[in-house]
This record gives sequence, C-alpha cells and structure tokens, in this order.
Amino acid sequence: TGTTGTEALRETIAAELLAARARTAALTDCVEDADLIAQHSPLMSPLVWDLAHIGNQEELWLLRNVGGRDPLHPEIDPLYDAFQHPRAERPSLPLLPPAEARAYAHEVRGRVLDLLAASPLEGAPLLDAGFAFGMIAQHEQQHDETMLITHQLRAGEPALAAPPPPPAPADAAILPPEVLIPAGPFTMGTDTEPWALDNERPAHTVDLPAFLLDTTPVTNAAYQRFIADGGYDDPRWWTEQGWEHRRRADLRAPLFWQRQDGQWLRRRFGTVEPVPPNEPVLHVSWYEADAYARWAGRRLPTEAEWEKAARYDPATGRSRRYPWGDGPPGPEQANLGQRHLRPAAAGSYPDGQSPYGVRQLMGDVWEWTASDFHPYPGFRAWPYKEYSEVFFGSEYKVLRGGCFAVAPVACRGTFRNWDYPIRRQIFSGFRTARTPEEA
Ligand code: AVJ
Ligand code: FE
Repeated sequence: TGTTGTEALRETIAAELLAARARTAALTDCVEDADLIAQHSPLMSPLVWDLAHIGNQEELWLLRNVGGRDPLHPEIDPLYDAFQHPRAERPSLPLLPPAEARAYAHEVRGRVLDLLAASPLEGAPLLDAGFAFGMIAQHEQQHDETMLITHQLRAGEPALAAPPPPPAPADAAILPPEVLIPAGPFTMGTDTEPWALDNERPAHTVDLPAFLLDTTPVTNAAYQRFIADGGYDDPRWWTEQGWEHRRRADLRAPLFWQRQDGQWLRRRFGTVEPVPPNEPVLHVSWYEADAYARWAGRRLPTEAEWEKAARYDPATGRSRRYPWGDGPPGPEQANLGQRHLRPAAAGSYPDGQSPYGVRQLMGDVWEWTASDFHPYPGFRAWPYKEYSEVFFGSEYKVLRGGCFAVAPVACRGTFRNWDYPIRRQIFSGFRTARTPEEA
C-alpha cells in the first residue's frame, strides 16, 4: 500500500464511521429520553444501552487494542458487555443516561479519528486493510439494525420516516417463478474480502447438485394462501419442534399482522396498513418459513445453495462479491441501508440480479436458509471468540443476504447472520428451493 492508497483507505474508513454515526444519531435523536431508557420488548435492549455499547466496543477495539490507550471509564465496561447481562436484564443496570451515553460515544469517536490519522493500515493483523476500523463500522451498523428492530417493536406514534421503495419494474409480473442453478463446484466463503468477519472465512470449494431456486423472495400474497389453506393448523408441514412452538406461541400469521374485517393489516414503525400483496413476507420465524416451504412442496435452500446463487459467475467460474458483480451496492442494485423502511416489491432491482436471473438476493429481507450455523472447514476465531465461535451449533439457523435495514458496509455475498428458529422480530423472510426430479 503506497501513501496515496493509505490516504484513500483512511478516507473510506472515516466516511464509513461517519455514516454509521449519522444513522445512530437519527435512530436515537428522534425519540424522547424516556423512550431511550425504556425497554420496548424483553427481546431488546433499551436504545440507550446500544448507544453506549457502540462507544464501548469502539473504545475497546480501536483505542485500547489498536491504539494501546488506557481505558477511559473502566468501571462501565461490565455494563456494556453483552455476555455479562442478557438483554432482559439491561434496563435494571445503572446505565449511562442518554446525554452521558452520547457524550461517551462522541469522546471515543474524536480520539478514534486522531488515531486513524496516525495509524499505519498494515503491519499487524488488526491493522491490515484497516480491518479493526472496518469491523467497528460494521458493528455500529449492526446495532443500528438492532435499534431499528426496537423501533418496530415500540408502541406509540411513528418516530421514523422514509420514502417508499421504487415500484416494481414491468417485467416483475412475467418473471419465471424459479431458475435452475446447474450442478458443479463453486468457491464459498472468502480469503480476500478485507473486512469479512471470521465466520465468512476461509474460502473453500463446495460441489453442489443442480437445484431450482425461487426468482424472488416469497410474497405476502403467496404466504396468505398458506394461511388461508390452513397451513398454521396442519402439523404435516411443521417439524416436531416447529409444531410445538406454533402451538405454545399460538402463531397464526407473521408477527405484526392482524385480521380486521376479512383483511390482513400490519403494523409497521407505528402505522397500521393493509398488507401489500407483492412485497416479500417479513417477520416470519424459521419454523414458519420451513412450514410454508413444505406446504408448497418445496424446501428452504441450504446456505451453500444461497451463496452459489448469489456469487457464482458461470461465465468465469469465479465467485464474486455480489450477485451483480464486484462493484459496491448502489440504489439501483439493492434495497439496503435503511433508505426505505420496508422491502421493495418482489421482482424489483433487475440491475441487481445474479447471472442466473435471481433477484433481490441482497437487501429487502433477510432470507432464512435450511442450514445450522457451523464453522467452515479451517475456521479460526478472530479477533474474538464471542463474535461467532460461541454461537456455532444446531441452536441457530443461518440467514443470508441482508435486508432494507442493513448497511452496505455490513453486507456482501459471503456475509452470514444467524438467529434462533423462533425469532421473528428480525427483518426475516425467505425464498424456497427444490431439487429437480432428474437429479
Ligand atoms: C451477527 C447480528 C447475530 O447482533 O447479535 C453485534 C452482531 N455481534 N455485536 C448480533 C453483533 C456483536 C450479531 N449478529
Ligand atoms: Fe455488539
């Protein structure tokens, strides 16, 4: 890396840190202090916890680990350690009040920008390609998504606004429902993506049989047919654990849906509106996605199938960063970055489709896959075990592709998210797959 390269990288990092902070501010300045301190759901932290946790992680990784500085306020560290206190417990902790949490995050950021200006961006694993800075920009954006989930769970008047996504293109209505991905090997995961997190590494070859994948995520209209056909009342479509959960939690429709005068309505960031038929279904658990797929005579794609559909370029045999190639996601390619507060209609973003013609793999809704969250062969926990390693196992299902609430910096074709199969306050949807009969 020459001097110009390092300067350009410093500017990229500063811009990503600034973008993340602008979003954090927008998500926390739009409500009263009482709403920042309150717990809007036992599933979530108070917003003011996320705010100071963002600053605390930034201090830990950048000022202390990279910069070798002494802790600013060591006594607050345990409060913001996600592993010491489960979310439900966080409102009863002596958290920094909103003004102090903001001031702390601001103080850390000022020192981080000074550190960035003076840091070489090579010569140590945490520094190479600005990794630790990139990790922290992603971390803040991940918590911004978490805070957006809290906003969705919050009762009361709307606090957020955004324009609707562009309408679906004319060809959305005539797309083939599924596309064939021919059999063959592809490269899954990465060794070269500079800010990829540990669970995305290393690159390895996976040989897959042919499969058929939905061209778009499953829509609300299709999901309503599953409901109307008694899908929630028929144990045939559910796994044993899924059926048990469906009964215990009395699931009847996606989270935030309600039935009124024979019509499905949904609550979205404080407003109630008719469920839009052409939009990808949102706020379903893995159990519901899996039951829908079985009802439709199909299945969820595996994580490897999803990644091959999203990254493999049959013209070159190479796996790329995104479905459309290696260039960064722009507003023409994907509904990312909270530009909108909802998914775009199924069939949107033709410029973001994969070589095989699969649409909306990136953005719109997180897509549940059939796969449990396991390490890739050769996985090495880095830089900390608590990012991924402690979550590996069959308790968690993998989600892929990001959603409208995910920032471009925190998403790519290799990015892996995970959650419990019962979770549905997250911005989760899915698409289905099947194995061709002749295979
Ligand atoms: C990757 C989204 C599952 O929010 O629990 C944030 C990201 N890790 N702080 C989460 C994360 C540490 C993580 N997910
Ligand atoms: Fe965190």
